[in-house]
Amino acid sequence: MVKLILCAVLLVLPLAATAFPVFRDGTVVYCSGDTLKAGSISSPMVTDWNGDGRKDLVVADVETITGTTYGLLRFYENTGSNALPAFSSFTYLQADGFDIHTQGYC
Ligand SMILES: [Ca+2]
Repeated sequence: MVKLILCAVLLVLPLAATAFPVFRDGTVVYCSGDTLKAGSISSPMVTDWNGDGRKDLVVADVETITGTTYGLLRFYENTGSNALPAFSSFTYLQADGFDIHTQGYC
């Protein structure tokens, strides 16, 4: 499970599979050595987006560009491993050469 706290991504893994999940303490996720910060009202998802076997991070967020609020999808490629993920930057997910976006929130 990934939980977003104060615009920084916090990874929270289950400690045991029980009827009532118990979670470990969270782990801050870093990008280029700094706390990974996405836009406001972010919704992270962990998935192997590019199919290389390493779990990446896709974050839906909200950004205001020239006065208009858009929902965008950030892709953070994991260049580390699943046990020790590493992120250095992000790109916006695109379709037909254009950033996938919504007006308002994703
Ligand atoms: Ca991947």
